[in-house]
Amino acid sequence: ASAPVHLAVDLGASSGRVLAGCIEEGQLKLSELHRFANDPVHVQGRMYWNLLGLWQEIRKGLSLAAASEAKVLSVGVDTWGVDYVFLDANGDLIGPGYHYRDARTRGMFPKAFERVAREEIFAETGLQFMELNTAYQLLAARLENSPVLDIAHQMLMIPDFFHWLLTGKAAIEYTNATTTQLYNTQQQGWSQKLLKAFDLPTRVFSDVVQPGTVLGPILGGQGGVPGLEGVPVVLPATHDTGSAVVAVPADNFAPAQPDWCYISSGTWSLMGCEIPEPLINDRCAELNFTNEGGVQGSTRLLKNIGGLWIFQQIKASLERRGQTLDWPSMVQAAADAKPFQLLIDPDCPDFAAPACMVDAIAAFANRTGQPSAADNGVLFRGALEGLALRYRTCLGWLESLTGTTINTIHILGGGAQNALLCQMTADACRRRVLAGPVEATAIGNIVMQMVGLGQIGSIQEGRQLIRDSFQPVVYEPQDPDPWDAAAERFEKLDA
Ligand code: LFR
Repeated sequence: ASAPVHLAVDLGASSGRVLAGCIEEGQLKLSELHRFANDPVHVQGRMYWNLLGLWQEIRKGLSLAAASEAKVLSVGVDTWGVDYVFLDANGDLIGPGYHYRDARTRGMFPKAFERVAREEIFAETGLQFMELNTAYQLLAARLENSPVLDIAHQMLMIPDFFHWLLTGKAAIEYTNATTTQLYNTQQQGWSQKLLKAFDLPTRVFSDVVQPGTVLGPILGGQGGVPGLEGVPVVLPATHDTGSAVVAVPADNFAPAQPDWCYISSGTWSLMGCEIPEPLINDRCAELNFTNEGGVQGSTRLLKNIGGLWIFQQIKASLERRGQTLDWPSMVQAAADAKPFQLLIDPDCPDFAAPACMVDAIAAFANRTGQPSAADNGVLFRGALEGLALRYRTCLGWLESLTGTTINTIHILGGGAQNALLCQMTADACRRRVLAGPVEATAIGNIVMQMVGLGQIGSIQEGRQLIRDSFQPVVYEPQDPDPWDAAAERFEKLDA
């Protein structure tokens, strides 16, 4: 018979998967059971997730596992952070669930800072300021007098919502709670100060539960997952970035003197260090780094970088113009293009949710005094070089914040497959890059389930298992010099 499996449901901003993981001959083996698209839904100027459609797909994937021979030991869900739904007092779902790129949060910072000073919000939460944070989504709801806040009884983050569907148990998991910018990790509780200042109903913010907790058994019947009834849901780090960082193949955990950093590379690039305590000081606030809660009390000191979003959206824009493209040929065209023709800052706010990414880049080029892209290759290369240049800046900031020298950059997730971007990163940063695992998020999810069930003793043991199972690809700096001048130009772009 095949080895017993743990199932990871891993939802990203553009697709979702159900994967099975098991230990065979001392190695972690993964297999993908089901993959599906995650397309946002636009309704009268609002942007939502199709949460019920995703639930159908999740059930489909889980049913495939139920139908297979392998015994299922546990299930856990991770997704992107910051988004939420509400249940009413009867336990009914209110509304379809907003997408974090929905426009209602634009301009919320000054309104928030009228109520609580920016410095105070940072001191309270340690979080970076992004308009998409739950705090500003909820403030927007309050400021538009949304009646939803009056009838909401329980808030659930997106993974919590799926865990609730699976088990009937409503609980907010810790790592994702910290992405709201309403949680105080030092006092280990919701920030009553911020809830009050934003006039949010405190009843909806229930106590948080830690990764590794056995939430409860999966329901059977029509709403449940026939064939998996009774199987425990074990909470992973439900924030996908939290799960990805669990899967860093390092030989230590949350070191006080980090000599490695990670880039969790997908739609976003999350670049940072895993440290033992939040780092909450003026310099951190000034550089707008975040302190997200990790597993077993660790902290992810990191920065959100625009990521492969721009690359994905260039593809979407060109396809709307009738071109047919695929990733490998786009990367090839980028590799063939002359370096540094068009520098693109991945964190320019104009790229957050433009109607057309190609137009947005042309406007950016114009505004920053650069010639617009002569052909697609220039665009593609610019999107990748912009990331590598941003990583270089971010690396310097990380070293200054932690007071250490970082020798190794671990690139995790789908972006680890992009050899061109990995090499650019090694060159731009003048550091060794270890790329992989590609499936970091699902692996981290499964490892945490194993720790929760006591099958693995610790995260460090889990990392040993990961090192034994997945061989990273090594990129050494090869041609770093040209990046110095490019970095100088890049730093001045916004001036
Ligand atoms: C990555 C991620 C980031 C978070 C962003 C929005 O998938 O979870 O960590 O800042 O999505 O939720």
